[in-house]
Amino acid sequence: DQYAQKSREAKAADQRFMQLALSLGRRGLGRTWPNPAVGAVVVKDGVIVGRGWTQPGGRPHAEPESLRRAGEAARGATLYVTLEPCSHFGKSPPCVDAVIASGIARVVSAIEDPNPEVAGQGHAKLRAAGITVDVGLGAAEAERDHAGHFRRIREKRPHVILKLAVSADDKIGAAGHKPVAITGEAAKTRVHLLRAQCDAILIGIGTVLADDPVLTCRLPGMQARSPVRVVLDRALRLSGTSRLVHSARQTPLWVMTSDFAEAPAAMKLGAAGAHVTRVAATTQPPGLDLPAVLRALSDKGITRLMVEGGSRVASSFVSSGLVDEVWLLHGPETIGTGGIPALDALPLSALTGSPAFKTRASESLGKDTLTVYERA
Ligand code: AOF
Ligand code: ZN
Repeated sequence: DQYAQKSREAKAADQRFMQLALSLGRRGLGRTWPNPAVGAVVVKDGVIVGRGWTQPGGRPHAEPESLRRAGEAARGATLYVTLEPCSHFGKSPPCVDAVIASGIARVVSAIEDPNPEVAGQGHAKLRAAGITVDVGLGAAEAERDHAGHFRRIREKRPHVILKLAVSADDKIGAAGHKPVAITGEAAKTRVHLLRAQCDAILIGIGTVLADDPVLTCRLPGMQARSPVRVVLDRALRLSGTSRLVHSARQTPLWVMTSDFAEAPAAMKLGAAGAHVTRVAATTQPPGLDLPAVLRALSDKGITRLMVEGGSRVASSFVSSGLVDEVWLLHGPETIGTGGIPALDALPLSALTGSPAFKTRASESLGKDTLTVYERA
């Protein structure tokens, strides 16, 4: 085909500009929900004349951002974009119209948008307008970056990232929830960055009662990038004096509960700024129906969900087959007998040794090791 005939230099340039578009797109991760975080680069005669990425809240889209910066220089230029430009009237007008109007001559697009409103029509409309369209460069990376959007569209649930910080003997805490350091500073920074790149972070009420966490992103200058905090709390045991409730007016707090919860408790949390949602409960074991929880979060627009524990929540997600990605931090110390196992009754190897997962990457962070697993 046409693309196969291109010179090696032209292909290398395409790759370089697509990589740039992908890294620009990643800037939006965690902030663009319910939309995907797309990146776009406009290149004229080998020179970058415009860069754009999906803005917080999902609008404007990446392409009009990059075209606005390129201005007249877009005429005859190439647009590199990490997702098929949209062709529908949503909350923004179709990006394909803006691309066509700008005079762009060629579009290099990483992957088709599975959103049924788009689904190939974006590329088709560009071609119908006489624009050269090459699809597929950077597809694997784009699929990973847009995993949240793709899962929300295809499965009506967010992409689930389970984060576990365990000791050398696979424990997540000491006996009786005695505070104990498992991982160091570099690992903590990394986890806070991951928080910023997720739309929401979820924990169980057991962990809230034990640790009183606040779950915000506390990297310097990045507080505003804290994810929505989600608590699974079947019987509404969450206290009005918890740090989560205290900060509910600064950073959203969504409490997922069931009909077991009493109305006055729900009203009190609501008055404190939390959003209470009721979903189906399970009795064996007592908890919330996880598919129903994920469906509710997806309906609210959440595309990337980080699950931070505790061990019961983690093991329920694992045994329900609802984990898509695992960030496993291994610290150097041993906790010993009485320590809290990472996955409740399941051994950690049920996850790390499972043929359902493969290692994506592994790196040292100070004395700790981070291994990222993804679905095989
Ligand atoms: C693009 N570029 O940067 C993004 C796109 O409601 P709207 O108008 O914001 O449209 C939302 C849909 O647009 C979203 O579900 C996804 O299919 C696509 N997102 N498309 O061309 C972008 N963020
Ligand atoms: Zn668009």
